[in-house]
Amino acid sequence: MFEAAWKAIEKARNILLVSHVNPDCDTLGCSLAIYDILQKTGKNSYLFNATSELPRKLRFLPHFDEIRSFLPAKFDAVVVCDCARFDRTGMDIAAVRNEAEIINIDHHLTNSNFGDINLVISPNASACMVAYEMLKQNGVELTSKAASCLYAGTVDDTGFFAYGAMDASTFANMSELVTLGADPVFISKQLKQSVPLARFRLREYVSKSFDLLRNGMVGLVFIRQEDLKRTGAKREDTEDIINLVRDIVSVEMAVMILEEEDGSFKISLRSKNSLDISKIALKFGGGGHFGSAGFESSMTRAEDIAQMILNEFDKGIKEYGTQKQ
Ligand SMILES: [Mn+2]
Repeated sequence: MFEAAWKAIEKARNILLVSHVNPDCDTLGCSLAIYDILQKTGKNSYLFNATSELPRKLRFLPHFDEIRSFLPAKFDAVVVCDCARFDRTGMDIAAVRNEAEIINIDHHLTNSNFGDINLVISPNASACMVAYEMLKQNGVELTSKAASCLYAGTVDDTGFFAYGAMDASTFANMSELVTLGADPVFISKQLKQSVPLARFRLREYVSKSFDLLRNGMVGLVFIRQEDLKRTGAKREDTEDIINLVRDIVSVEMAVMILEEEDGSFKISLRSKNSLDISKIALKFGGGGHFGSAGFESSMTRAEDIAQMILNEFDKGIKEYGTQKQ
């Protein structure tokens, strides 16, 4: 698969590199690293993300300013990074399929294998690690810019090696990326010591307003549009809010219900030990990883969504527990 994926990229002339909507560091790191490498090959490559406002925090990533929110006239290969389902790209799969070969590079447990070529390695620390393995196994030379992208995506997706599917090979790969020029201190500063005041205010609000249910095992956070307005926070500032609640010692499952501008909801789930949260997300049309997953809902009341999730939690380990990998 590593070879097939790279061959498909190599044989294309116009390559579209796609990251998921409301991008994180893993999806951008993966697409930007491959973009950087393709720059040297003389091929036409193009970075696309359907989100109009990209997270400011990730501006430090090389080629960030080259990401566009509109599609080029033609492309014959689409590389989709870190997307469990194709609709995460914000593109229409039927339209794309006629035009181009789809190469799916991902690490989500719930990936639907939507690609013509599916390089889906799960469990795995990050999509960036999957991309790195692909490049390495095909003997591709990495620049320090590409190494920085892959390093950043991996530290971010693993919470700086605190969770996710890591093994010794992850650390060996990270060591190689540092040798190639990734700067761990610089990247840490960009990702961690860069909290806008509004995000800090939002954290303050959440730490006062969250609920603890089920003997402290469930932590629940509601964020409404008015909470964002009041604190001045943007949608991207909600990204790591759920971790505040997950980190409470008694909490086994953390839930964040975020009201979107259009009145629909985005639900984020985290678990700590033996609950496979990706199965709950999948049940409601979403997806993710063992300890980190999410879905979207057009229900009208956030409280009803919370109740629906609590019902699943109550089915508990019997239905959703598996041996953690
Ligand atoms: Mn990821």
